[in-house]
Amino acid sequence: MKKNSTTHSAQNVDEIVSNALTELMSTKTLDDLDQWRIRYLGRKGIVVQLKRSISDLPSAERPEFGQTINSASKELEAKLLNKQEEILATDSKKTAESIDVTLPGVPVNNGSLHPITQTIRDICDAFTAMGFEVIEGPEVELDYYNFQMLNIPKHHPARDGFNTLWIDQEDSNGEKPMLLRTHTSPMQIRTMENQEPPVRLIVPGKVYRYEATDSSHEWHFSQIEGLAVDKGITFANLKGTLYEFARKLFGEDVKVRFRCDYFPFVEPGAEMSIDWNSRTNQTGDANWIEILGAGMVHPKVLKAVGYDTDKYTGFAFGIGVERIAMLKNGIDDIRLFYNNDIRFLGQF
Ligand code: FA5
Repeated sequence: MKKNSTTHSAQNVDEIVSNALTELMSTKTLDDLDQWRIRYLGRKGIVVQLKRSISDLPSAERPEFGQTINSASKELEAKLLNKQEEILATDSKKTAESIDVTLPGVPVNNGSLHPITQTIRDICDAFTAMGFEVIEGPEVELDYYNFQMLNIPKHHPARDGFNTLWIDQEDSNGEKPMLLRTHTSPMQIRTMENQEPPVRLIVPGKVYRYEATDSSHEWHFSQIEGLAVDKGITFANLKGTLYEFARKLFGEDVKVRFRCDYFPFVEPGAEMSIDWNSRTNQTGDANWIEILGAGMVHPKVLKAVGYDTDKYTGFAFGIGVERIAMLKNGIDDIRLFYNNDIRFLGQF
């Protein structure tokens, strides 16, 4: 019913209502419904036109015709609301039915810890279980702590082995006092300067060396320093602690090699290696991978921080974290850790 003309009779109003309701029944969408509302109940719709036409009637007929239009208008409004609810209910049922609950969900990517972070945590757990405390230190370090206080004075040949990255800033003597720490050992000095024995600590952190990379060397890698100073600490304590660490990380039957090495800040010095072949179930001669340097803290180092060397002795070690992670997971190239390839990192 789209005609706009109106005639002044109740019969005519009934006919308009009846046509409107027939049209309403066939609306299926909210858009159709809105068109219908505009046509009949809108500002310029048929009902408003009927109301306006009342003034054309003789005054005696106006009240009755007015009432007829009002009740027609109320009926149409009520039916409009009913229809709107009906369409909304049908729409939401359709939406619910269109979700296939048997389809697999969208996977949530949780991410995981970097394998080196995981290994640092494993190593720290092994040592805290043996009574060591965990501390951290600066990566930009002074020559004083990185070398001099560790019995490596200026021009000492042992400096060559540390391939140092210097910070390009000179002091008043024209020397560069700052560097990227080449090992975590400076934290031995920083701690002992501020603490009387007993000392039992480990120091995880990044270190840097101007070094060519290959499958077992990176120019930036992680170390975990260890230091224990007390009355009566012996080389046997050092060896026992490191063997216990290896068992905790690699299992009871781990095969290790422990032999002499040289570091100016320990005496005697040692290094520990683990057999790659037995870790990766390969046969043939042992293929030893060095995992740490260690030794009894040199008396010169203890004296330099003011410790009484008649009373105290200590041991220290520095573990290469990436090498441990390689041996634990059978990874044969250290560079994989820092290539940031999600296919590799996602496996941990
Ligand atoms: C040191 O750095 C000594 N500060 C360790 C130490 C501490 C000795 C306390 C005595 C007492 P070294 O340069 O060997 O030592 O390094 C220690 C470990 O770090 C090595 O055994 C190895 O596992 C690892 N490492 C050394 N260089 C690299 C490198 N370029 N890439 C990856 N890991 C390395």
